[in-house]
Amino acid sequence: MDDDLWDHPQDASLLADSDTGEDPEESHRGGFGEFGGEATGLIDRTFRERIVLAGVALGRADAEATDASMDELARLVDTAGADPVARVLQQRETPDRATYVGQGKVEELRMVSESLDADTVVFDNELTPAQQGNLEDSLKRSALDRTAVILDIFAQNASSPEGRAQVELAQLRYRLPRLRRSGKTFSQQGGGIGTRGPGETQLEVDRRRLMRRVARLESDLRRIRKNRSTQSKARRRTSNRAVAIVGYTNAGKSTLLNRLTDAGVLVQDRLFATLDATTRRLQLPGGEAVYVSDTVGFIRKLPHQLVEAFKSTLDVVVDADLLVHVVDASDPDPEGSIAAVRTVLEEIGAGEVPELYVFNKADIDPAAAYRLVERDPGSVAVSSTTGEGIDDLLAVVARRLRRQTIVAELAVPYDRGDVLAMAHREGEVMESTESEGGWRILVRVDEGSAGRLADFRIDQPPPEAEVGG
Ligand SMILES: Nc1nc2c(ncn2[C@@H]2O[C@H](COP(=O)(O)OP(=O)(O)OP(=O)(O)O)[C@@H](O)[C@H]2O)c(=O)[nH]1
Ligand SMILES: [Mg+2]
Repeated sequence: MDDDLWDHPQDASLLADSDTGEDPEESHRGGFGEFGGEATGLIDRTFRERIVLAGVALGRADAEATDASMDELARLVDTAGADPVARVLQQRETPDRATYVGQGKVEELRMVSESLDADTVVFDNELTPAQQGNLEDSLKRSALDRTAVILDIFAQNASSPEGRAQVELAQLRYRLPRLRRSGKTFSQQGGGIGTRGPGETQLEVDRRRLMRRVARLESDLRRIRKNRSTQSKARRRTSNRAVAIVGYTNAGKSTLLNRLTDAGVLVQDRLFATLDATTRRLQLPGGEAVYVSDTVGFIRKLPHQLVEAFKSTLDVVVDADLLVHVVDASDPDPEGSIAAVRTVLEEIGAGEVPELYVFNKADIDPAAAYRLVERDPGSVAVSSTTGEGIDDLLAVVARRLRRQTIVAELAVPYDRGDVLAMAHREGEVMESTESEGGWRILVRVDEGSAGRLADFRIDQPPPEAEVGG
């Protein structure tokens, strides 16, 4: 029934590589047993942990998608600083309530882990605290899920006070329901750190301490947020438009911002290199200046604790006039990545912000990039590293921003068909009704068109018209 797929590492050196010089007796892992301690990573980085990856394809999930998800998990584990040493895949109709994978599979995972001397098993699927506990009991080693690994990477990469507070908050929210496991560590060698079981009272003390820390972080973040909203209000008063660069992690968002401005944001071939938003002023070809922000990348199954904690950083996305959605055109499944990004955008309340697809890394596979552009009229293909297509992108951004500047309400007499045509040609007609003597039109236009249509406007001129006069 269970369709087993064993996928031992392609690179045999991974298995042979036990020359890290660590005495196994000394290996200690910061698994759930350490919860309640100060914010330490879930994956121990004092040495390269050896990790068995476990994936479950539920129902009719197709093999290709499961494979891609496991590849991504391997990449996450590697980014977190550990070595994937084997994969165990399984096909099930529904998750097992107690262990997600079912008892037979757990036994198999235990044997594999033992024979490969793995420290931790990482599951691609989200585990409940109870499942995690049961798995650790049976596997005799740490059991983590994708969420924990992502949280771990975020914790490593956070550098600003806000970023650090957000990540710690997300970690605490993840840890709190799992706290009952406190006091147990799983070491193949047995004994070691923290084998003493804490009494009920110790657990209560730990829980209260973490709750206090959560409250503290929440109030710190509120303060930081208030500060920022004052800044962004000041910025909005300049009437400049705002563009947010969003997209899947590693799509090339920071590279694009660097290409457009001299932001000098860190670019790395690593997941979640960017956590904090960086905003720079950019002069568009038409002469107007806009603010462009680089933002944290998204991923499939992004932990909701992180989305929740990063909501305030993502205000620049919600408040943007235009989203430049960067897609890696060389990605084997660009639609899947786009869908994952769309899901998060909806979740943070940015689902309605106008969006422009930018298919990046066109230098790697130009044909693939142009196919994507063809399928999405209005989108642009670029290479942020070679600069190809960037002028095109700037022109499109300028056009998209201009067009949506002003919403004008017009009364056009029936004998002025030329004006009606102009509204349609130059703007985006949102509403058109026929009334006595003429048409009533609600149209989104740029400033130039608004000027040409001024005689027919029956609404108040928007405040933008006063600026720059
Ligand atoms: N060939 C090629 N590589 C690119 C291009 N744009 C970015 N890259 C590479 O892709 C990797 C990720 O780039 P980043 O700009 O850090 O990506 P990001 O979207 O900011 O990633 P995170 O901040 O980690 O979410 C780096 O190794 C870049 O050099 C491109 O147009 N062509
Ligand atoms: Mg980045």
